[in-house]
Amino acid sequence: TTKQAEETILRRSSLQEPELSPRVQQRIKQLFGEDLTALQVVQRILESVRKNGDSACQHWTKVLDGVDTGDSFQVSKERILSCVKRIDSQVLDSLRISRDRVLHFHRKQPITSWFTTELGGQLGQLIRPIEKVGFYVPGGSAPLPSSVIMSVCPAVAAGCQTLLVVSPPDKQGSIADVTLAACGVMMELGIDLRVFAIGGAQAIGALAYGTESIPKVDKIVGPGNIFVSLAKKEVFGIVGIDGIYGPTEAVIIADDTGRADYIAADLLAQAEHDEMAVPILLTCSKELAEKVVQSIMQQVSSLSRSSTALHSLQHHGGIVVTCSLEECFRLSNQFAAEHVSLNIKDPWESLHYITSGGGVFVGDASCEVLGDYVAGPSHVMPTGGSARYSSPLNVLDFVKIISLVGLDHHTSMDMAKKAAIIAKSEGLTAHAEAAHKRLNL
Ligand code: HSO
Ligand code: ZN
Repeated sequence: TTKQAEETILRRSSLQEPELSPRVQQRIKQLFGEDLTALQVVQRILESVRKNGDSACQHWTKVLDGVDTGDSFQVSKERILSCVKRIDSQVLDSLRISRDRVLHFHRKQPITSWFTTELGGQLGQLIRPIEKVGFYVPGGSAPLPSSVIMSVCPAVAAGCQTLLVVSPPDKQGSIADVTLAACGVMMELGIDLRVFAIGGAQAIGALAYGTESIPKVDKIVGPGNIFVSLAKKEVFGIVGIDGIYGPTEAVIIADDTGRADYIAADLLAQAEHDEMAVPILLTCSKELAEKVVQSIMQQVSSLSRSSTALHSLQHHGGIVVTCSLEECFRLSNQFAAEHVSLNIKDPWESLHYITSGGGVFVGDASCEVLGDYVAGPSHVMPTGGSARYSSPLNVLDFVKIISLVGLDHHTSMDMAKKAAIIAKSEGLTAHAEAAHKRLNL
């Protein structure tokens, strides 16, 4: 596994369209009567949703999810409230605590309008929330109520008005109770949050173009499978998107002070997400590496998703033993993982070595799983190397900056001359004239 993890790091190419499994390829042929790439499938679905709205959404939900949704995709308020009532009280409590902490964290993010008189008059930037936002909450093999909280809280902190959650229906045609309960917990804040049981590319199309029953939004955020991600890429420009997310990743950097049982548990937690998950340990201690392997073997058999965890550890992750801690940091920065954990002596002293990563988890007390659920930052973080240029979901994703120009007369006259000169150099005489007119204010 050592060699392979190192290769994973070095061969990293971000956000590539993966090969579809033979099963999915066969299904595509069955549905469309020809071999199509995932992108072509997505383009066809989007086009039909754009043209035919709800009826196309119903059609694709029937064909792809095997569910008859009837007239409306919207989940009623009564159903959401009944899920809040029915859910285990400890789960409900924990979801509320998670919501409060994540909201608290994002309300601390300093984002304000600003003004200066230093350039003559009033110039500055106004911050305004994005009005309507769509949140994709994946269904898949496990319901993810935490993703509702982690996506919606930053938007609430930003002051967004209309929040639409979409999530694929299960075989009964609904969203899992616990996910709806998380939506209910967010609604307790008194926000306008609506929930629609629709997933896949059709959900992205519905949010991007609007249908009879699903309003068009200004921006779509949240992770999803390859079809959802490609659909988000396709509709970018019609709406905004936060980013494109791939399989989840964790890099743990450890020295000989690292605790093997903790590290093994953290790698396994990451690995159970998905066969494609990427759990990597970078360590300068061969001894620790060996202990971690042993500990993984001891712990894995008792897990409910042990075969998924083993698959991802064996095929997409692993352990790299380096010559030094510096080399661990170099590889980690190069990989730019979604999560970077520091299980080393004096981790705070080494923080300056970190130049990329979605989130840094400092020391034994701050394992990634706490970040997944309750720490404070959103667990929606950049993957696939995109942490080199992008950030975890945060308040900035839900606001826009409006530039403000309020020049005083003196500055206006002074600058009009310069503007006219540049305008003429561009051959734009109407521009030059408009500037000139200000000379006699
Ligand atoms: N580790 C995932 C988030 C998650 N974990 C949700 C459990 N539930 C991606 O950051
Ligand atoms: Zn997780």
